[in-house]
Amino acid sequence: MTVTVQTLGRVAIVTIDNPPVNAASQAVRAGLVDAVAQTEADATIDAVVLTCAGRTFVAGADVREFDLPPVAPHLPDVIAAIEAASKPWIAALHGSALGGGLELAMGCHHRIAEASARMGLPEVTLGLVPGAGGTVRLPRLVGAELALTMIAGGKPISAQEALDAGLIDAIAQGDLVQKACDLAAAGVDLRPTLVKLVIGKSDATRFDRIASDMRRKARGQVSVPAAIDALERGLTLPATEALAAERATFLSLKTSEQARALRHIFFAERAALSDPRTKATPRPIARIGVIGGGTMGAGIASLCLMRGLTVTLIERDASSLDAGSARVRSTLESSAKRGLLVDLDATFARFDAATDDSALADVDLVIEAVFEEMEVKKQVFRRLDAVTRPDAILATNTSYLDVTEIAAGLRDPSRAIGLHFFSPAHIMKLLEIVLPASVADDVVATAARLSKTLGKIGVFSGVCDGFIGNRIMSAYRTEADRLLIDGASPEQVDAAMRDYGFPMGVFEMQDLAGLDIAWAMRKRRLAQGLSGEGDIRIADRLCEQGRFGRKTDAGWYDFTDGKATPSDAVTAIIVEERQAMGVADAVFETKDVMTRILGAMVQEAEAVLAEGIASSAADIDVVMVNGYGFPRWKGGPLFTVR
Ligand code: 3H9
Repeated sequence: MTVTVQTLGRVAIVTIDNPPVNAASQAVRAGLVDAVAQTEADATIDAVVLTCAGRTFVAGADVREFDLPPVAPHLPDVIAAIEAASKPWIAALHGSALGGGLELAMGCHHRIAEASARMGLPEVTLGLVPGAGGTVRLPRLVGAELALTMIAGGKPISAQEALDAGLIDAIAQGDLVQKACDLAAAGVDLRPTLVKLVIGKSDATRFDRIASDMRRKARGQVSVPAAIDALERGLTLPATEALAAERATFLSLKTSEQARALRHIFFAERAALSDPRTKATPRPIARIGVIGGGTMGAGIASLCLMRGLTVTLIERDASSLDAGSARVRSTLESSAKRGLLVDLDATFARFDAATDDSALADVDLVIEAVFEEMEVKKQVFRRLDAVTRPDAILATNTSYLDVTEIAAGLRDPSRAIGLHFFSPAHIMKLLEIVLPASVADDVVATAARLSKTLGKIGVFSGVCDGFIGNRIMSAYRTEADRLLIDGASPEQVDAAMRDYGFPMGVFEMQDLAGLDIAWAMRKRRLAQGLSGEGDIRIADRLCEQGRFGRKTDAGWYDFTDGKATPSDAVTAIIVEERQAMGVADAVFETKDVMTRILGAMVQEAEAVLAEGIASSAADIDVVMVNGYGFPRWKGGPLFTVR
């Protein structure tokens, strides 16, 4: 039974049990309708407590049903029946009350939650608007402005924030269901039905400013403006009209291309680490060693600390060590300021720094983040082989190099793996877990679990130059250079990419990251006789003139006070290179930019898949969405062509 009714004195306890997240499936909805009828008909019942078994309250509608025709009873009707009940319903919330789950709770007359519970309306992240009264009931509880940020932003809030805002009535100390039953037995009043209340914007100017900012930042994702419009109706129209309009928008968005794309990514992210090797028993990981305290190493160290691990940072000398430790401290401080870290001092107390490798004698895993050069990495691994426990896992954060070759120098190569973090490591969601042929199954399982511990979206990659993401990026960056030769300008390419939904174009991105790193890599590869990134020399010439991007106030663009403007010097270089390659000046059609960029991306992605570097097309989409700014609501490059 997915929904059961038990009685405790004169209180009925209605329990939803639909693992893993108690999604409001058809069986749950039907069970709730029966529970309303049963408790209404039973004269021995005075009040009802609605709770869930397992790890969470209802985490939303059952997203797997969204590709099927809707089957009654529909959630808005279930909620209306609860709201209209003659006996008070008290929702007891633990885990996550999200989407349809929070809408269900808002249909109840009281809400009590565990302190660790979270509540939100994340429908926009699935390309939807709330479809069961969220845009009407939430503003009546928390006011227009918080409703706006919750509905159009999609981020959940904590139980304490919910209590402060009036979304819940109490936080339970001790046993949640018992507390809810105590409340019910003490006799709670049947509050006026929420949808009957009238509401408006308390500060219309401020509301409109936040809303227009959110519309702008949506960059083409239709669910965000649709959610704002639905909320506006919830604030201004009679509730029945607003509810009907909300439902109609929900149903039309549910079958939209963007919602399908967002569902694809939602499930792809959750399926990404399903390799059979993850069934092995993971090794315990509590103490981490990080080699290198530069931006990447310090970011990784900070992330591990923020996630409860103990970290020892190794640098080659005292001054580098001080600089690395300061970077860690400053990252932790800014994370604490942003509320991402509760106890700064306790977190920093788990941090240790040394110049001597012997400090790593007892760590469970080491991540090296030293200079991106094969010989340097091999040397670090040889050092680690000598000082670490034989069961410690040795990981390289290389973004291009052959992990099999780095591992080969170890006495036991099965303990080596690639963990490719993206910068800033404590913020970027993606982690490419690179698997050399030699890697042991339990090392794979440990890396998968570590990815979860660190809050990352992990994807397995085989070994090749650049793995999944950088290999594909290298292909479309080369294509972007070809576009310049064929007559496009950097600003034309960047604008087309932004229009498509990327947060920035490929040239703006290089200016931000710095052109010098890729230049140094190209020179190294050339010296080693490895293939470059095509024969177009524009980027090299920019670097030869010291145009390294924002940090030198000149790159693909000129910068004045941080503001980018098209550069005549760059145009001149492009024209010279174009002529040198014998290409006649051409007027370039902006509409061709994305066709060619996407074409290059897809072609390389298909090759990555065919070679078995990625184990599924969905994995590639997850990488490009979470590491390279591919618009999430387009589902990833391979989703667009399948
Ligand atoms: C909505 O509610 C619309 C309404 O307004 C209107 C309706 C009329 N459905 O994430 P996890 C599965 S829209 C089906 O790894 P965690 C997930 O695929 C919905 N399945 O766990 C995975 O399956 P598997 C609004 C779902 O602990 C398993 O559960 N709600 C759903 O890291 C575990 O998931 C949301 O957008 C679902 N709704 O995080 C909330 N949710 O094991 C979406 C999860 O086979 N969910 N699954 O791979 C979440 O944000 C997280 O799952 C949650 C737990 C925070 C709940």
